[in-house]
Amino acid sequence: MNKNYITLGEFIINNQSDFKYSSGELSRLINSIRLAAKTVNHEINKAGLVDILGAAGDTNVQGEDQQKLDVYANDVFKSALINREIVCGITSEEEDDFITIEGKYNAHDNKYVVLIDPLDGSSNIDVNESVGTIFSIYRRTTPPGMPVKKEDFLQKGNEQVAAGYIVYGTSTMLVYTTGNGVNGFTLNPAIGSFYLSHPNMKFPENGNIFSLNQGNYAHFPQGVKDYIKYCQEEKDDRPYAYRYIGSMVSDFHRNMIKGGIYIYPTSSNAPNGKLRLLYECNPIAFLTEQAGGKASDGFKRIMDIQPSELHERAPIFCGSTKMVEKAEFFMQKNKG
Ligand code: AHM
Ligand code: MG
Repeated sequence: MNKNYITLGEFIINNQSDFKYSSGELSRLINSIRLAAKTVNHEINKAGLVDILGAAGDTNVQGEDQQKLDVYANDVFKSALINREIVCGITSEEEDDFITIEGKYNAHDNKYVVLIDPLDGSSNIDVNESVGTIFSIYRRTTPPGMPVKKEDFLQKGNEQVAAGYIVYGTSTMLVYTTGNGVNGFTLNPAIGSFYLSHPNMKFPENGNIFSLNQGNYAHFPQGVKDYIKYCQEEKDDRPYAYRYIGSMVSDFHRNMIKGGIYIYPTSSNAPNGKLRLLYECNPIAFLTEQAGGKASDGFKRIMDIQPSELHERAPIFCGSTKMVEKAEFFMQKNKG
């Protein structure tokens, strides 16, 4: 390995001062996510050996219970954050309610809360498709020194101080932003270090990939149907390529690199869409904007939505700015 390559650990230290509230706490927090990501990656890589090592619910040769990978990932990320006592609270797509961190190091004094989807797209694991972890970090709004409250988690996306994802794909990558652009790091599994491989990631302003579950076509609003027709038309640079893995992080990651739009709209059988505002839409929206793209619910900016519930859902249209604007045009045209 060329010694000029920058590791994630070095990058975090070098860029700590870019962060306006810098106190080292956020750096330690991202470091703990880095550690948990490596542990989860290791376990996911063994998923194909399930017949040999044992499936969820079984007991392995060491006498340990095998867990479902999404439950396992939730435990790993939670433990990494709880054991180091670097946050005051966590909420997760896998938990019914938020978690208050108690401990011997005055965890109530900590400034940050973490919102996490520990293993998104986990139904893809059985078929060896890539999956992801999505995280989002906010400063608490209630005074430190007291247990966190629900309102510390119910903040608008535009209050995020950091967000990112890990994509467990052909390579494992950790991609994140602290509000100064988006940087991507690839895991070298032989050494166990993430290296800066994709500095300053940017969405192309326009793209030619559209990604949404067209199986739900009959249930889509007319604006989405019209946009799909537009993407399929033979005119100018169209038809666009259609790509949908069904694993948001992977679909988003590809579109950010190549230029495209990812949509999970409302539908007649899911009136608020499927994806969770706090664990999926907001962090992806923050990354989108930091990479020069646009993230909308079809009509307005995702990050301006005031959440009222931890697990609330929202529709999302995110990606290359011109493509999102065109989709919004069709949504607006069919409004009413
Ligand atoms: P999950 O949080 O239950 O894993 O669901 C989220 C996933 C996204 O990663 C993906 O884009 C979407 O659900 C796929 O849903 P669908 O099968 O309805 O297309
Ligand atoms: Mg999810």
